[in-house]
Amino acid sequence: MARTADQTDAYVSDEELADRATAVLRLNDTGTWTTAAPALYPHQWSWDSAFIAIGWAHLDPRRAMTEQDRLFDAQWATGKIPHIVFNEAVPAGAYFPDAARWACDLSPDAPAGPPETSGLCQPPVHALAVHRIWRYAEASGDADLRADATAFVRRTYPRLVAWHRYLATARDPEGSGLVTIYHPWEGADNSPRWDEAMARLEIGDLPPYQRRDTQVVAEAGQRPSDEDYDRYLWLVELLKSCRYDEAEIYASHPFLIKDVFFSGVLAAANAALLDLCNVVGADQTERDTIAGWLAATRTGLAEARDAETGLCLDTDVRTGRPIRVRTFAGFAPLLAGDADRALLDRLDSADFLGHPGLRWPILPSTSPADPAFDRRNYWRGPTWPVVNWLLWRALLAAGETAAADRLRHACLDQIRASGHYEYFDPFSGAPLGSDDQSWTAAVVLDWLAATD
Ligand code: 9WN
Repeated sequence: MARTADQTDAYVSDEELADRATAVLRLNDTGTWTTAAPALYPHQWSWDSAFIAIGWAHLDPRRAMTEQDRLFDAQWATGKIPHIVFNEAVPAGAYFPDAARWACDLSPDAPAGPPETSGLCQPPVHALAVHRIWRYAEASGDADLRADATAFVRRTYPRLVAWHRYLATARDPEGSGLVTIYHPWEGADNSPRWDEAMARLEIGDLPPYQRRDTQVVAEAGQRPSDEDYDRYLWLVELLKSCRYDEAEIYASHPFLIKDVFFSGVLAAANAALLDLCNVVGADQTERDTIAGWLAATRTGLAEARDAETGLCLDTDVRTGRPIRVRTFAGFAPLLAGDADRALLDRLDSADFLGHPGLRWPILPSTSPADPAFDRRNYWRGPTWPVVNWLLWRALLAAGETAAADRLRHACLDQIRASGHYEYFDPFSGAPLGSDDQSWTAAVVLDWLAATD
């Protein structure tokens, strides 16, 4: 939301910040679900929507429930939660690639629609959202709300199990405990983690297209390059040529990465799902299955630890090699509930939170000490509030309360000073990408509700 000149310099109180965050969610609300951002992202994005539900839980818990219902209604027969559920109310040209470019009707597993979906998926934050909605309702003392939340958990739980089963099977045929991604859009678009695998791609006959994102974000250097986009779109063509069939993709796709960040989120989500088992009275076999997924991911992440960088590293399935780049993903074991002193010290080191150039001690998407670091370019350096929310939550769970509080205050101060943007320059704190980004507002509401 555009700020007036006097707002720019004035200190924004917690109350005012909460009002502004609320206004962002209301601006982007379609009635039952929320666009990721007003101009740049006019559809429902999967992991955005989970964070957004966490934000709504503070304003209107029933509205938080409809947010996740709409997303899960678009679940594929395989259990996959699509990364985009399209907005029928906006013209196809409002975002590219649009539903027609995804052509998900090629797959017998895609929901019939409308609404139509994309063919990828994103980190599974959803069980965390469902768990928080449930907890808020429980704590509210409102019997009607508690009854609604119980009904919500009962209808959502089987969908969450199917989603996590998809990730533990189709996305991990090796049984490594780690999730394989098929495309950079499965989370951190132009992260340098993907550079080597993307550089290997040989682009074939790519149907013409026109980017829409660079018409919204004026400075090209804040977004992926045109060369990146050609590669993104080429991978989509390859997925379509497999009709989104998992086995076919696994056999032929050139971009298959064991993503430790995605896997760390899945571990956190499985821990939340185990808690939800108590709400629905799940049987022991199902509890054992979920506990098995969680244990396998923790083991897989432990095995992905690298002595040289002191971080957890992704692996390129096609080459079998670890991807040695210093990014936020290196802290995935923290998300999975496996904190150890060495990793916590690494987090505080000069490569990350202790870097002397940082405006605030907030985890950047790529370490400023890494050669790939680019302070204004998307996932190549800027700080992302939602990634820091996941880290904050993990620090709290690890009993690192002082570190968690420091991070929460730093993130709030960042947004207080610069607004509800998509990402921020870690050195200057300057706002980047989209304004009025819904998930930024959502985590602000959650941070403001927390206490030291
Ligand atoms: C592609 C919506 C999404 C986020 C992603 C972020 C960005 C899309 C884009 O925006 O990706 O899915 O067009 O760049 O990288 O994490 O979910 O906010």
